[in-house]
Amino acid sequence: MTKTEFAGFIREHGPVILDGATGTNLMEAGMPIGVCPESWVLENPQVLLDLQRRYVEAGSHIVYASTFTGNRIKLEEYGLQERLEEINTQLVALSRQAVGDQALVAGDMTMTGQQLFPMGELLFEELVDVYKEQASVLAKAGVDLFVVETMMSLQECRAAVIAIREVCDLPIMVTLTYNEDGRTLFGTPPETAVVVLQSLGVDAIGVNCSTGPMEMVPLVEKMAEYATIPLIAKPNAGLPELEGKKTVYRMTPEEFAGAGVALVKAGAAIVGGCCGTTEQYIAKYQDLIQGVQPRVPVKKHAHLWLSGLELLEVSPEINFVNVGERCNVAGSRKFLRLINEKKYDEALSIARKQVEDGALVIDVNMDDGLLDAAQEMTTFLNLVASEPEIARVPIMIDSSKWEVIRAGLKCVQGKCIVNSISLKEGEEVFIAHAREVKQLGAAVIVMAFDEKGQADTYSRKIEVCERAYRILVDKVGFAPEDIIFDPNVLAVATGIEEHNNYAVDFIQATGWIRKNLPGAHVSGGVSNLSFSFRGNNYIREAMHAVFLYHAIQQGMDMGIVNPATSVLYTDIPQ
Ligand code: THG
Repeated sequence: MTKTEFAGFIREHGPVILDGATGTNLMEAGMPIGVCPESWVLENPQVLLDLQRRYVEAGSHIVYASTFTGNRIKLEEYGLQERLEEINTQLVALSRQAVGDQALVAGDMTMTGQQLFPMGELLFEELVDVYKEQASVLAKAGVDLFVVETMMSLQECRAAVIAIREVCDLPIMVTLTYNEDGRTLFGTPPETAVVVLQSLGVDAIGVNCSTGPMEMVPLVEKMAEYATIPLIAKPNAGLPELEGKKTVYRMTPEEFAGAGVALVKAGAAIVGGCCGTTEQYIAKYQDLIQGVQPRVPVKKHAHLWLSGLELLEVSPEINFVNVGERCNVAGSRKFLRLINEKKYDEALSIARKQVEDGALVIDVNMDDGLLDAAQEMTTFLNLVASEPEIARVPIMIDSSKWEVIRAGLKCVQGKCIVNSISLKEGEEVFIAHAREVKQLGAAVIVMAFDEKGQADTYSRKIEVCERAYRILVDKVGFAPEDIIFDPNVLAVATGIEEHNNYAVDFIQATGWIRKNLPGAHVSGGVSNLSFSFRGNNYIREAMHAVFLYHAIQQGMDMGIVNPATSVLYTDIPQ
């Protein structure tokens, strides 16, 4: 099934019904605790065949192949890694046998149970390889689509999605599991998950397992505010309760399906059941949710949505996003010294201070000839990730070296900004970089730079930005709202006459971009403007304040600045 066919399928059948629980039903059927479910199913195929047939009879449009923990790391726990290909292939065949052409079969994948570096030992690339191995077997075995489910870490979701896309073009659904506080175990709120995963190009996203269906309603509502793709709700049969050593789910099928109506109204276009549900629950769904209309998503237009742990929406109402400039080895002697001396705790406190001073995003740059920039980027961003007060804001990965940007993108959970790409090395490299940014689900700064060099006048700036915009939107399929132009803030009053109009050129180009390149944003490195006044901070800050006063009026909505600045435009003497 193609992604387009999947979207059509959801529209046609909406609300689409998934299957109910697998695991709790296998246990009811006698699967002992502690065995590998995949191999138990293969030894007892009739149990799964019957279960999935009952789900289809009860109205399921999609069933999940019983390949949940069929990845190498999980299978190794049972010494079954050698049988990975055979196990996954046979399980897909079994589901196909059960449902024929009456339902779609989803290749089911989940967490490996091992934590990613730096919390654990597993490297991002290794995890991508683990998922790739399972995904390629599932694709070859003929699944119609993929589901990555019961996830807690967005970074692991990212690895799975990248892996699946490297082996095929099948649709991908992703569901995360939430605690009662409305976050995943890793602290991700629902809106951040939506923003990050839809930027990665998944086809549906939602919630599974977690608590009970009513507890899921606010999560789905929150997701619906930011979703541009269908939402999924696959809850348990009520809040799990402990009865002695046994977990029980007390909701009746009627209560469950009633809650399903609320989930559909909240915005779920795809519903199913998780732990504790059976075909009776799914059958009640079919009775109750036919014809129920999902709530229309509040937002019709996508905005630039960024995230750290928390979401940052750059909507037209938001006036200006200030990006902290100080975690830059080329822009702060102190930061350079701390990184050189490996005083990471102090380096982190520079990031923390910027957030305290009001930075909404943090720029990180490790480009120094004497540093291993990719290594330093990885180290620093991993440290940032473990500091909730810093990690709540999005990261801007600043480097002129592509491998540094790539290294950075792999350690950030949220949706970041790549700083930057440009036409400097021609269209081919530009397109390749843009594709990779899109694939990794980030927004991007495009510098006004082309084969001829840096655009320094108004006409050159708009010429280069317009060309870049057309390529990104028409050829790469980049979302316009994820494009941030930087028309080059260059130093003025350097003593060279041609430099004197640079600020005005930037400001006018900003106005033109905002009028003529719909959706795109404008940013700039504001402190560049005053390089000729180094040492005189009051003059510098006054220049920045005046510059921003005019540039913001023309639509500059982001800027790399020193967030600790204290000079206000209105305080500057005439
Ligand atoms: N566009 C984009 N990215 C950028 C820039 C840009 N990244 C880097 C730079 N330009 C923006 N960042 C800074 C950071 C610091 C300074 C200027 C720009 C700065 N630092 C003091 C100085 O050099 O005098 C350092 C003082 C100190 O050592 O503490 O001015 O344009 N997309």
